[in-house]
This record gives sequence, C-alpha cells and structure tokens, in this order.
Amino acid sequence: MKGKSIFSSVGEKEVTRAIVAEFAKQFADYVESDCLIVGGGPSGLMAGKGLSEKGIKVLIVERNNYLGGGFWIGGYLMNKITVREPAHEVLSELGIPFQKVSKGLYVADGSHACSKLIASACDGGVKFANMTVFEDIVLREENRVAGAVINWTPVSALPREITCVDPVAMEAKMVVDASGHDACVVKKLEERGLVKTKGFGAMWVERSEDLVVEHTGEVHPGLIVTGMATSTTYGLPRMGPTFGAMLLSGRRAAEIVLEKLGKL
Ligand code: 48H
Repeated sequence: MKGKSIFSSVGEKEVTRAIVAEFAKQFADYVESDCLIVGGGPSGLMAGKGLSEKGIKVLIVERNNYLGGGFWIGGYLMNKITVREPAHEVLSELGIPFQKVSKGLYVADGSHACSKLIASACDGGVKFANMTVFEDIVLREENRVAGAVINWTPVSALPREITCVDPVAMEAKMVVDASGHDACVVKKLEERGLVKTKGFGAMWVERSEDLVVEHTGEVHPGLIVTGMATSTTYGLPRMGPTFGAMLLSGRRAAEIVLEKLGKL
C-alpha cells in the first residue's frame, strides 16, 4: 500500500541499544582471549584465520576503521598484488582469482584478494577491535607478555592535554605482533630493554621472503612476530609489493601459537 513502510517498525532507541549491547557483550568476552593479534594486515589476518579455524579465541586489534593493511594495493598506488610461488596456493585456497605472469610469479586484484582474506578470517570466527590502537604491553612474571593495553584511535590521536583518557588492558595467553613496518609491540619491549630491533633492511626480493617466514616466531616469551614486523625486528631485507611471505608468515605464526597453546 502506498505510504506504508516495507521495513519493520523499529526506532532509534532500539537501534542504539542493539549496537551498545552487542558491542559490550563481545568486548567483555574478549577482554580475555587465547590470542590477541595487533594489526589486521595480510599477516595478521592469515594468523587469525589459521587460529580461529582451530577453535582458538582470537581478537585482532586494528588502529584503522578498515582491515587489510597494505593488501588492498600493490606498489605505487596500483591495485594489483603479486605473489611468488608457492604462495599462489594460498590464493587458490581463499578462492581468489589470479593469473600466472611468468614462471613462479602470479598477480591478483588487490580488492578481491583483500576482501576474500578478511572474509575468511571472519568466517573462521576472528573478532575485531577496529579504530583501536595498541599502546602498550601487559607483562607478568619473568616479563612474559600477557596482553595488550589499548585505546580508541581517535582518543590516542588527540593531544594529551585535552584527552586525559586512560587506556584499558586486554589479557591474552599469546600476543602476535602483526603491525607491519612499525613492529609496535616488539618496540614496546625494546623501550624496556628486553629486546633489540634492527630495522628492516634494503630491498632484495629473492632473499627477503624466505627469511621472513624462517624468522617468524617467538621473539620474547608470550610474543610472536609475523609479517613485515619480522623484517623490522631482525633487520631482514624488504620485498616491496609482493605478499607471499606475509601470507605464509601469518600461517606459520598460527602454527607456532597453536604449538605454544599445546593445541598441535
Ligand atoms: C593497532 C596497528 C598499530 C597499532 C600498526 O602493514 P601491514 O599490511 O602489515 P603486514 O606485515 O601484514 O604486511 C606488510 C605488507 O602490507 C607490506 O607493507 C609489505 C609486504 N611491504 C614490503 C616493503 O618492502 O615495504 O598491516 C599492519 C596493520 C595495519 O593495518 C596497521 O594499521 C596496523 O597493523 N597497526 N594497529 N595498533 N599500534 N600499528
């Protein structure tokens, strides 16, 4: 009938209550998780996907509104991503269409690749705290990493003198630093004299990717490093806009966390 709404009769207060209640429920639940991952780029999403598919309770903390990090675009603002063999197998597994360009080199649409990876992490059961920035670590006996201190990105982006808002802490059995070039979790340990980072090295595609996957692992009790954060931590060469190592490093990080949690 003309003038009659096709939508259910729900008003503003119900909409607001639904958001607040669901957000609060999930947040309270994930104040304690099996694994907290800092950074929702390709390595963090792969780690989260691998863990959640094994029934592990995973929270990814991401400072941006959007997930995916650098995986939406390749290099130089061009939205095609490349991977080198054998990482194209991950593209197949995720259902991402790709083309072979030359022996051992594959190309895919950044948008398609990134959205499929995000969806697979969501399907696995990963929960996200986006617009949320990692500020500090939680340390326990013998300086074991046991969680993360977080704040709203908009709060942390404002000058301290007008935002005296303390952060909150989230506990986790394991923490993964998937924050990319920043390696912001590892750097917090460095500030306290517990580790020493080297900064990522110069470009050398052929060496870089194996080294990242090989160095993915526990950098300090309770803390696993993955993706580009691994290069920053250990001074490994960078690889530019090719993402195979990010995918395989994230997968490796998930295996290591499973091992540490006694689930392998
Ligand atoms: C919350 C944070 C914080 C914080 C950062 O940069 P990413 O895509 O990282 P990787 O390692 O998964 O992938 C790296 C790849 O994208 C890349 O840049 C390559 C391959 N470069 C090679 C080269 O030669 O340079 O994602 C990291 C994510 C981002 O979404 C950040 O917003 C987020 O972490 N993040 N989230 N709190 N303090 N810092």
